[in-house]
Amino acid sequence: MKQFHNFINGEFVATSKTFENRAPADNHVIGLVHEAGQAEVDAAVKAARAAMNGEWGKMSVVKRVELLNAVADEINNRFDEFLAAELADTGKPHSLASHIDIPRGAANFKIFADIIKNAPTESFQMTTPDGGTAISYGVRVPLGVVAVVCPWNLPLLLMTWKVGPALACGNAVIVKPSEETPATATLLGEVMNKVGIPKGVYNVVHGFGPNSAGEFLTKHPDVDGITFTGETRTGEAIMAAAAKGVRPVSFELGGKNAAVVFADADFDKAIAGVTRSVFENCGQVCLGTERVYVQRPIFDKFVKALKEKAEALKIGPSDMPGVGMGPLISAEHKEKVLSYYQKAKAEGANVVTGGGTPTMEGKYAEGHYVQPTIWTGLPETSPIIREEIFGPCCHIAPFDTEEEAIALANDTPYGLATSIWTTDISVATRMANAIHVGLCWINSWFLRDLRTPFGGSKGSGIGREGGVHSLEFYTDLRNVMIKI
Ligand code: NAD
Ligand code: 6OD
Repeated sequence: MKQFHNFINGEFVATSKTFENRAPADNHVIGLVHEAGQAEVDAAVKAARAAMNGEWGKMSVVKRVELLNAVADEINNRFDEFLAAELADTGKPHSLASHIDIPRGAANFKIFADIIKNAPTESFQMTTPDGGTAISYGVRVPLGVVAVVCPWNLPLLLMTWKVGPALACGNAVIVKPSEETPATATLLGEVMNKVGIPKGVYNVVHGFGPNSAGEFLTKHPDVDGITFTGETRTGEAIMAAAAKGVRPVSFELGGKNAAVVFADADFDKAIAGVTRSVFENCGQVCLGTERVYVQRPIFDKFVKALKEKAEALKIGPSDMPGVGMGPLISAEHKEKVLSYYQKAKAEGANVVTGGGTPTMEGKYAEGHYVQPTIWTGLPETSPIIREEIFGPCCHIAPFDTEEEAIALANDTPYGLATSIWTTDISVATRMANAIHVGLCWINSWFLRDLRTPFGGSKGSGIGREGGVHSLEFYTDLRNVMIKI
């Protein structure tokens, strides 16, 4: 049976307490995960601190950059292993993980290696009261020991999106992967050893949240900062833990994102884009669309076309030829999504398509598959329209004016992302200014330039990462003033 060990101080560490890692595609047991207790978390934090006080803390930026590029190259050398691990853990289509998840796992090290090489700091010259001169300059120093708490939906991509900049800035990390997807974070430990990242710089502790590795790590007094991606409710718990010791947090949280489609949009492109933003990764993308607002003249045509796209999606495991949608991550998450499917019916939604589970053959009958689902006809107060479901589903409602579309899109406690579909650039840019989100896509969705700020407003997060913005969290900016 495959074992997923903790990775502490450059070594794989077993514990006496294990839990099963199951494949969402068919629910088979992939292996056993060794849950870290307080002792393992303490050891990981101690190792990270020792790394900061040792060779890693003294290493030149040039050498760090060289090592980070080597990490990226080694992920690419072992691409197929990372891909197989991610596919087993998530069940997502092969085409998706091979084009997005794993390449981004490598790119997240390269981009921050480039950025840290070229990041300037400010300097000022001033006249002092005695007529002399003083010069101030900024120095970026690492934040220190950073806890990285990760979700399951894009495991390697989202973990390296934090670990890449953290290491580029000279920090040491302790990663707590999701209990659902332990594999790629563990595999990355082998890569770190292979390329010569010093011991203790990259650590992995496995387990759950409350009363497990997640809580032990985020409450640990020797952790200097916490970067977290996950549910807004979990963010609240972690923020409370971080308050003790006034530790900084960087949060990428949930969303209830709106797509707004104007009547003048390129119809086929809008349909293709919204199909992706609703159903990609089985709707388990924080940036995904769960609310679609369509201008009235094209409403019926749009609903019909999206229904056809949803019904054409081939549902199945990663390696099924032509598969368009895999399973949800777990039985528990399937239960949650199906509870919303039932609630929508109970609330009187018009079920345009889906609303249940597909019939799967053989062993895949044990997988966590649900149907892509579209509703219309619910009031904006419905929980279907207000709460993040994180499944392959959306509600579509009509609107008449730009002002109405802005009000609808903004009527949510979340503020992560939106996508606007129109051929009128004036409308598009007015919408981009008016919708309260961290990320606005125009005639596109999930198009990424890693140099740009990424994050959410309102209940969707705190702070921005990406490009030089990541340096704001992963370094402390110190001012040095010299009296000449
Ligand atoms: P989650 O919040 O349930 O879990 C995320 C991580 O937090 C896991 O590793 C979990 O073990 C840990 N955790 C849970 N409770 C904890 C606690 N009390 N203390 C410390 N750690 C704790 O999220 P999830 O279900 O894994 O992921 C899905 C969620 O993530 C969705 O809400 C989605 O929108 C969000 N997400 C946001 C972004 C973004 O960029 N904004 C990206 C991906 C996912
Ligand atoms: O592309 C990224 O950097 C990123 N953080 C994506 C988040 C996707 C959420 O599910």
